[in-house]
Amino acid sequence: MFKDFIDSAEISPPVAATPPAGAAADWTVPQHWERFTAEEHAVWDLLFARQQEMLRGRAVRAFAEGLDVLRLSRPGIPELGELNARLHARTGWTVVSVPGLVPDDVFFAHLANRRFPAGNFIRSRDQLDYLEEPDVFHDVFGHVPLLALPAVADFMQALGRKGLEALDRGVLDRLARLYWYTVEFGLAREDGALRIYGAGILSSFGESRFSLESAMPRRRPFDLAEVLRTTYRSDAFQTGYFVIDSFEGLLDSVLEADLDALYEAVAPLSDLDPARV
Ligand code: HBI
Ligand code: FE
Repeated sequence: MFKDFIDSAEISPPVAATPPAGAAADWTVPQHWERFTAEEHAVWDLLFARQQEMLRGRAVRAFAEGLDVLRLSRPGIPELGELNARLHARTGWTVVSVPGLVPDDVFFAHLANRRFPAGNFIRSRDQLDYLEEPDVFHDVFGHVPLLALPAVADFMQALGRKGLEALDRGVLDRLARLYWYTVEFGLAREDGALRIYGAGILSSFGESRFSLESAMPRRRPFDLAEVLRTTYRSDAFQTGYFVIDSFEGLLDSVLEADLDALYEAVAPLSDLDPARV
């Protein structure tokens, strides 16, 4: 569900119910920044430089501003102590390290508490465009800059709460679609131009261009009920995207919605194909 790129086979890593050895009950682990190798830091720097260039004029304006929270005193993979001091001062969010994918309830509980779980590993140089699981580049470069924006910070926390509620009600697949088509693969209209805000695109060299410039994918105005009905695939570029007008509007639409009523209303309706014409 987290591959940034096309032509990689779908792999769903089994998720253990109990945290692995060395992890806390909430699945967090110490970052141990000093244990990353020079090569791992170099991969971060390479990805950062390449993606920063690619996103100029493609990402929403707030992304470039938020990237400042990642400009730390040392190059390489961000040291979370220093990063968190900056991020927390902006919006009260922190980033915590986790070994990899964590169970849904653990993931949403972190979001509900304004903590973003980041994989404590980085892809290798010969797999720059291939991810099986979200690594520190996807999680920190893709997600963290916009968490410095109050409306996105609040939206992510709201998704954490709604995620826990959806789990209780057995409708996580619906909430996951909302997460997917906003936080991961969302587009926004800014001053009439299409821009990227979804972390899955922001951290993907190929999809950055594809999502905006390809004639292939369908781009629809964001509509909550429609999103809840729309399937997605995680092993290729998206065939459809949803476009928001503003983060405040997105936040309000989710805060003001009666999600339980919406889940019921869409339950009998067919799923929608994101590429439908
Ligand atoms: N774990 N580390 C990590 N990162 C995620 O993005 C994540 C997860 N566990 C569950 C999960 N996402 C999904 O269920 C949501 O994206 C819907
Ligand atoms: Fe992500």
